[in-house]
Amino acid sequence: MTTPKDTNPELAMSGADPAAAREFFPPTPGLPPVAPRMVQRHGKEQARRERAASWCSPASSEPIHAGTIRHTNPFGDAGPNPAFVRAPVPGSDAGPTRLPAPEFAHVPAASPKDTVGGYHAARIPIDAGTSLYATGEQAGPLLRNGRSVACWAADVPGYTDTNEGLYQSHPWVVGVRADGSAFGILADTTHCCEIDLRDTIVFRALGPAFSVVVIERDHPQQVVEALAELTGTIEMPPKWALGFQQSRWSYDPAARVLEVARNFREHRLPCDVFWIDIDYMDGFRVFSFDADKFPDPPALGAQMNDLGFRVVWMLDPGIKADPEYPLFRDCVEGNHAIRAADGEPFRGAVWPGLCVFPDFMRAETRTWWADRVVKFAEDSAFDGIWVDMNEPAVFSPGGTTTMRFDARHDADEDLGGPGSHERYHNLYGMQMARATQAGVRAAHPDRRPFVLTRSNFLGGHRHAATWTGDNVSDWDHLRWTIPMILNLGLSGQPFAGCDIGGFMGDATPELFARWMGIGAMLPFARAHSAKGTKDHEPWSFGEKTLNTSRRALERRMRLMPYFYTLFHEAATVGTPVCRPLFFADPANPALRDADASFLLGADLLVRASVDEAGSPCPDPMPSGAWRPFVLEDPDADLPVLRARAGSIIPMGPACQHVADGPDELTLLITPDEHGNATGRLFEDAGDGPEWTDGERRITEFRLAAEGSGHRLTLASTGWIWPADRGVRVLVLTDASTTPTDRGALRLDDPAGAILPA
Ligand code: NBV
Repeated sequence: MTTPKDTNPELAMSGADPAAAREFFPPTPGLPPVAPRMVQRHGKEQARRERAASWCSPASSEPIHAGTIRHTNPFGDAGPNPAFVRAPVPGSDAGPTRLPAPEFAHVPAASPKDTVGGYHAARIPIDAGTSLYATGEQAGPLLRNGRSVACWAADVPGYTDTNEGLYQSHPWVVGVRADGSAFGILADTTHCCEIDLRDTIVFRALGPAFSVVVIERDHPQQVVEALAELTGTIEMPPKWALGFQQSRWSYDPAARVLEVARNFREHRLPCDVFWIDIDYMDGFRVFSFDADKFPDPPALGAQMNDLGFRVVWMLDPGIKADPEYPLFRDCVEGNHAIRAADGEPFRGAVWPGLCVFPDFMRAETRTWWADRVVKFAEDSAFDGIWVDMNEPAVFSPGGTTTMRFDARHDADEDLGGPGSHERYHNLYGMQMARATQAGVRAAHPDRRPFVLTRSNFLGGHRHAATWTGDNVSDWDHLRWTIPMILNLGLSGQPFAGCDIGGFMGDATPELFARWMGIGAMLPFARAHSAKGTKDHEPWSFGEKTLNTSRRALERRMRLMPYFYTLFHEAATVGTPVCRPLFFADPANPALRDADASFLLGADLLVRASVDEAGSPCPDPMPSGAWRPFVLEDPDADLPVLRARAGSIIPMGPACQHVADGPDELTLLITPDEHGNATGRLFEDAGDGPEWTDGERRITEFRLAAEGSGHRLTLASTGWIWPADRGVRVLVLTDASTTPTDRGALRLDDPAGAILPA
């Protein structure tokens, strides 16, 4: 299936007639625009206006922490910003900053006919040789120098690297200087904002003046961790959410869900989660069920749970404007709906036809929604929730768009008080995720909430994981996958993945196999495909792709203890799970644009082949010894894995789902040139809120050369290390890519154990 160029692909795929949608959208002369054309305004007129504006330095620069500084805009302040987990409170120690203070300007509207109006800008000069990253979610290469991004959440099915912005908004840039030192710059605004990296760094944002927060550190990893001090970390996810996940728009009816799930088990394809897309609903009415297709959702949930699967159900924000639909009446009568400029509830078309949209900027509305989610937990027996279309997407004849700037949110004071959609648009997905997370938590207080959101804002990682939306089953989108996940991680969102195999269009067996290999190494690993495409389950592509898929998924399961430990690091310190290669050596310019490889944590390097020809990964290697290894039958469609010399990577058995199989621990030890290695393992119950307060174990392993042999010791905190726990040891050296099995050891003796020869 190809993306129609001049019609709305969503309407095309749903079988709806774009012309029919026109009745919802009579042209309204004189109304403010529904979407900015920030990037189009790069012309001479903008440059002239910026030259004419008087630029000035900040009113004050206040340290937040050592090396984290808030530069206050002399023209004013944009007000509260929920990106911050707490308001950045000025501290006392300015710390070093090599970046000059930003310059600010107000650029007034060129004429009264200029419907977008004036804007504010902040300009930060950078040194030659500085590489720029982050800026949230966009397709294309990792390195963002020379590009421009619009922070304006948009539904862009089949996007490419030329779209000005995608589903999420992160007004945040990471810079890495020639010497490897790094900085981060955050524009403190929720408004429609452009990040222009074509020359230096310029933020241009509609709405009031905005301040700028600058983080200065020695290493880019520290910059991302310092961002987490301001915007918080993810919550530790339930372990099952790190397993592989299978989705399709849509598996329906319920019997089809079970059939595909059983096939996964029959084919011995490890999988933890199944996803139920919108077709379970009755006429796309959110929180309802099509009684013919899904007559007994809790029974489906119980059968799936018995097979070892969790089930995640979709919710959309649009509530069908149907007087017979209690949720619609409730939403309108309870004053929960966003209003149009005339004060009436805003109506826009989405899947169910004309809809109203909850105003998630209100705590009362979030509670109202969360209560519906609690009720939905009884009705569906969900394990997690997926929130889609929450840019919010609104259909229009020319393509999917959103609400008009002048729709009204009755936002609470802590978010900034009542204001326009232009002000709150970028927060819509985040606040919907927040409300949904609250509902999921209330429904299952003894479990960790799992929510996936398509739209989000800087800081929204606190509420939900994310995926990169409607990609396409082609080699370009496979190639963009790794840089997209890396830049999301650098933007503070470590829990991210893509639609493995590609959403729109039909994958070929080669593309699918390669995508499974890469996708299985990403933090969030879910295969998903669109309505109207051919079957995209691993066995649909023939024996070879099935075998590659199984190996890819078994790899993930074997590495699960390592993944889980990395998630603990992300949840406590804010370190990305997938890290760009330059984290291993930030001063090496050759690593700055590595698009086909990445680090999983500090110890594992993943090198992928992302072109149709199957060419080897073109990226250079960081310095030091990184030893390639194979855990399974060699397979050219899988990325090459390399372990850092000096590391100990904890691994487990290749079970069918995370709660399956024995609790066997294997250590993949790659000694450095002195024969030493260290590694870490985080363990807890895998679910439940106790992971923060002692119901867990953190174990540090250490291998040290001793005489002609090696001694392995451990030190653990939290749960006592079980005396009878055997640990299998695999040792990886230069001699072979197959680690040697050095047998099982008991490590309960504080003196550790000598590795058998
Ligand atoms: O709910 C249907 C799809 C969903 O499968 C996809 O993952 C979302 O990104 N949804 C978008 C709505 C329509 C897509 C064209």
